[in-house]
Amino acid sequence: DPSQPWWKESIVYQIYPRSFKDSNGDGIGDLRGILEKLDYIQSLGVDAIWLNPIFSSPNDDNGYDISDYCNIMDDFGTMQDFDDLLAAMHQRGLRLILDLVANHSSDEHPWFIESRKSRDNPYREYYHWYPAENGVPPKRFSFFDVKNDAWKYDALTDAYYLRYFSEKQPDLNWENPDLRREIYSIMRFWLDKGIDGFRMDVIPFISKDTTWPPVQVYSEGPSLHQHLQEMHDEVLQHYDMVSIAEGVGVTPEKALNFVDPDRRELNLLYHFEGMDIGYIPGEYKVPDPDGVDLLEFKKVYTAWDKVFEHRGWGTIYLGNHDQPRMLSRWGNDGPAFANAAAKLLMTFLLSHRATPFFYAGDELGMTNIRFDYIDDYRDIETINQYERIRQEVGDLKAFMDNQKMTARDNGRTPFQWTAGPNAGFTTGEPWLKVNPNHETVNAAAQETNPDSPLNYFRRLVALRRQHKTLVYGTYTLIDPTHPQVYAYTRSLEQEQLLVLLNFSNDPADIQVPGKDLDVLISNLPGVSQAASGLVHLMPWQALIARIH
Ligand code: ISL
Ligand code: CA
Repeated sequence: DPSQPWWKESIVYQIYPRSFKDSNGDGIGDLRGILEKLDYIQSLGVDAIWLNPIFSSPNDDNGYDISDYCNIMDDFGTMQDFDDLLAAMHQRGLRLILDLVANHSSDEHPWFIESRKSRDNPYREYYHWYPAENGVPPKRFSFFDVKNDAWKYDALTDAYYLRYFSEKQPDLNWENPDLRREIYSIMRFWLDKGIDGFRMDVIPFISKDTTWPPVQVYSEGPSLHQHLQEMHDEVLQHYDMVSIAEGVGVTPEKALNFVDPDRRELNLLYHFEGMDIGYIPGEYKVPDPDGVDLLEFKKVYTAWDKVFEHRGWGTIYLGNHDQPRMLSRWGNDGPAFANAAAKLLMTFLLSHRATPFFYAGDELGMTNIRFDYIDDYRDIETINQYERIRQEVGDLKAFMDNQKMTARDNGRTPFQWTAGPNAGFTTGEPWLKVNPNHETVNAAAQETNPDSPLNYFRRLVALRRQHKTLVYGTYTLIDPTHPQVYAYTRSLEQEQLLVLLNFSNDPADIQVPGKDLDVLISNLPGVSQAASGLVHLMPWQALIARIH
């Protein structure tokens, strides 16, 4: 639909560059590796690629700690490699979205090196400093600190600096207009090269009340929306691009504050509510022994559809580089059901009224790796939490068990290209272990099998392209309390489509509107509908049918 912005009809393929393809045998994925695999990416039918940060970084948090925003990380290649990649992508009609990490920089960024030197350094106000003579700063929590403390004491100037993530990720001071101007010029640098958008890391955190009141929620500080409007005026409105808020902590009630077009801020918000399902409320990433509550799952995604019913536009995802693999978390990765469940989750993602963000490897049904030893982990979050629990003499065994289900490294293992050594990812030693199941789960094997998850994904992408109802159609949940099946219709003009997803290990029956289902796609052969209208589904069966 040419009257609509391109990003509403796009499918975004997320690549974690470190883990996608290593072109030079150092064990780390890189830009040349992505370039080598553009044929594969194009064959999926996706429209855009979102790359996690590719900028110069000491890699305390795998590139989310940037020391030079206008250069390429050595591990990933050179600016020439970047220019080649962007040109090759555009030649194929693929758009490129980069990650803007502007809430914090690396402590090795020249701004911070200056800032910490003296209290009257010109860069002092680029960060948040709390002079020690004022006492201990008001308590704030950090995601990655061993002590969970967001204030780090720096003896050189006898002051604390704020960092919500690791101590090598000091928070930038957005209340300082000079800092904001620097960020805008970085954004223009990449946009002028021709990139097609930014995913904005923890953007709801950028504004801070610098009187540091005791608050539970650190997001949506007092000047946040003023800053975003300024960014829109200064930068965003001048480019044909998409701007995506990583919406940590943003509730459905607040979502339109970011993406209502009248407010002239951002285009899309990537919400987090779904990511809490299946974890014990109030605890940090502790899986609920009862597993995922499907009714809750339906409620959350239905509520988020409603948010954008009249204004704005949604996004949908079930996995990314911060989450375990979607198949292990929301599906069933055991041999009996893995293929069906992987296809079911794809069907869910590509049949919503929202822009899908599809995480590389999920088209193969990659699974959690479930490390037994702390030494196998590379992620600062897991390593620092382990250290904290060790120091507190907590339950390390329980922690390690939970990590098998929750750790970010589960979603970061190298992409499984082949059944060969290191899954064809590298000729060297991979930076993070390759999942041993690559002997059966890999792109090469799936390529030649018409029934593979990979080939199902391609058919599904084509179907979404053919049926604009899957993009724009009204979403209506059916049978909200059915304990096994997530069912909904999508309707647009004359067309009505029915989506049935059996999220369970058992067969299920469901009453649906309409007779004579005209099945457009299904992950399992055979769909039977009784004269009564009742449809019988196999375990993990998914289908999209036209109804009359
Ligand atoms: O992944 C999380 C915890 O495991 C989230 O709470 C995460 O910290 C939050 O979503 C912000 O994530 C983003 O910023 C982080 C970075 O580590 C993540 O990879 C990134 O997606 C700090 O830059
Ligand atoms: Ca490499």
